[in-house]
Amino acid sequence: MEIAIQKLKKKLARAERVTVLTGAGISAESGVPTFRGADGMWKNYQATELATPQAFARDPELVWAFYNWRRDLISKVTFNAAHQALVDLEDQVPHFTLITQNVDGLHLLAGSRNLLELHGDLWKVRCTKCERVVLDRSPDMGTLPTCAHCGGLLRPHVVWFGESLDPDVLGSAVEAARSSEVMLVIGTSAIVQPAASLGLEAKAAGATVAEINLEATGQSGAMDYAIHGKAGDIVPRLVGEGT
Ligand code: BV8
Ligand code: ZN
Repeated sequence: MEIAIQKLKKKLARAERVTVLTGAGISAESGVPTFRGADGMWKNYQATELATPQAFARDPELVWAFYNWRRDLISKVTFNAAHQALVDLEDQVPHFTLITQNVDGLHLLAGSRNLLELHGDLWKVRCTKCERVVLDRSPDMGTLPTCAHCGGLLRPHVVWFGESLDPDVLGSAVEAARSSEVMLVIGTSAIVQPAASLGLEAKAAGATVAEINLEATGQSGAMDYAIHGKAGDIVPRLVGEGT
């Protein structure tokens, strides 16, 4: 692993265009449960069962209880060394794009600037009637929050399974992946589409692609570098911090 880190660190130091894709694993060391790990459960539900329009239509109070639980939990944590290292990398690289699957807002909190939130933002809510989107940082939005403007039922402004991503955000993410010299894929099980295709897009367009993840994934074999360990340990070392 040491040699891979040193070689990748040198490539990053010389690169003009770097793209990074992150998943729940980069926030794990901040104390945010991942989606598919053992900690990915909430009560006796899988997060993936609740993050769907069908679940919300069937039982909006249950889905809001899930999102209020996540709001409360995430309101008490902060970004970690891996988030910080990506802010430092952005300062060093002429053309840097950070694409995240996470909705926890920790990259923004750490100070990342050129950020694409593929799956939306936990701290935004959208009215199911008038479609207004509002930033609301309350740790608890109440059992069935309603729109101040029209009284319609509010929903989290996130992309649920079975819902399409914002085409502009996705288009910018594909463009950034395809035009990168180096792409880092950090803390994702590379299962959820279309996010998981971005690393392979970069590779197909000629980029050097590296996976930094606690464990191997289905894409490890396609990577130029597959570095397995904690993001909080590895990413700062790639960016010239840490020993
Ligand atoms: C769509 C927001 C068009 C909500 C989320 C093609 C093939 C197969 C399926 C599909 C396909 N196209 C579409 C689908 C269906 C679906 C899909 O991909 N399903 C999967 C389950 C197979 N995709 C969609 O529905 C997408 N929509 O494509 O629209 C369409 C429309 C209709 C019909 C078809 C197509 C929308 C997907 C967006 C879903 N919303 N989040 C919310 O968060 O509340 S996704 C959710 O999963 C989170 O955003 C999360 O980030 C994301 C991905 O999970 P990961 O980030 O990878 O997290 P995970 O827990 O899985 O892994 C964490 C990793 O970190 C692990 O590997 C672990 O080892 C590692 N780790 C842990 N600790 C550390 C660490 N690594 C480093 N350091 C550590 N300390
Ligand atoms: Zn409304």
